[in-house]
Amino acid sequence: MHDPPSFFPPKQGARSNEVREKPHRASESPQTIYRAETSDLLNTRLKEAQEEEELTALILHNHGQALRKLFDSFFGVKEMRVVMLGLDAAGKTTILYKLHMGEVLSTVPTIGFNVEKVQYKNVVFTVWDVGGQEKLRPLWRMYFSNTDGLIYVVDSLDRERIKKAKQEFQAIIRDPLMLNSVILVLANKQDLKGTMSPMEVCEGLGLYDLRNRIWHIQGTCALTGDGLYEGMDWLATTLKRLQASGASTSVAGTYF
Ligand SMILES: Nc1nc2c(ncn2[C@@H]2O[C@H](COP(=O)(O)OP(=O)(O)O)[C@@H](O)[C@H]2O)c(=O)[nH]1
Ligand SMILES: [Mg+2]
Repeated sequence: MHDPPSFFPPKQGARSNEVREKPHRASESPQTIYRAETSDLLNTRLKEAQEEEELTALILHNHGQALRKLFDSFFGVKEMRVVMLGLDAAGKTTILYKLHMGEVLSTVPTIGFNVEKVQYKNVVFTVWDVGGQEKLRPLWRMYFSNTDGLIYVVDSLDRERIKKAKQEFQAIIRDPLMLNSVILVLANKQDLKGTMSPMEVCEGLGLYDLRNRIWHIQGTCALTGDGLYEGMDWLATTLKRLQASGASTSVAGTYF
């Protein structure tokens, strides 16, 4: 008895000592051949898709591991405070989770704005949306005190609100409690078509006009984590270098 003609590779372990004859395609009807070739193609595509998915999972895993290593090795032992700010929908929460620092605690204090906080060893990240009610602004200062680094996230697709993003950004960096903090700007959503380039975001925020400030801009895609490692690497290295040189990166202050 011969097996029915099959276009699929034999299952592993099945009759491995048996030499399978190639099906005689010439004797098959054109429909059968077409169906079989379609199956071949489908199998190949499925395999490719699976490999791609596995690769993506591996990359994301490595991103997480790499970031963790970075936090371990760069930030040292002194407590570091980083605030991550930006207009709503810029991608801050997505980034916070992508950093794989641990459990994100979200609180809506009675003062009225939502604050997300995550701590990994000696590094504390505090995150909230800016651009809301004006009267909340003085309350932010509670979190500005002792801040070493500011990460300002911009939705690079949102050309309409770049002026608003600039206005908020300028107000934050001019706050007396933020005068010494280093500034990392993330031009996020670079994966989308029609986004502003990091350079355009730079112009939009007025970064070129800053004097006596240490800043860096990085294009990112928070969904995949692209650019996050590079941005955090810059922040960690810069803070470490400044602290080694004895420069102060934060200003302690009263809250109100
Ligand atoms: N395409 C794209 N979407 C993003 C990116 N980052 C965030 N988003 C999406 O933008 C929306 C707002 O993100 P979220 O993290 O909640 O913004 P937040 O308000 O700043 O915390 C969500 O739907 C995210 O999935 C990105 O880099 N690319
Ligand atoms: Mg958010």
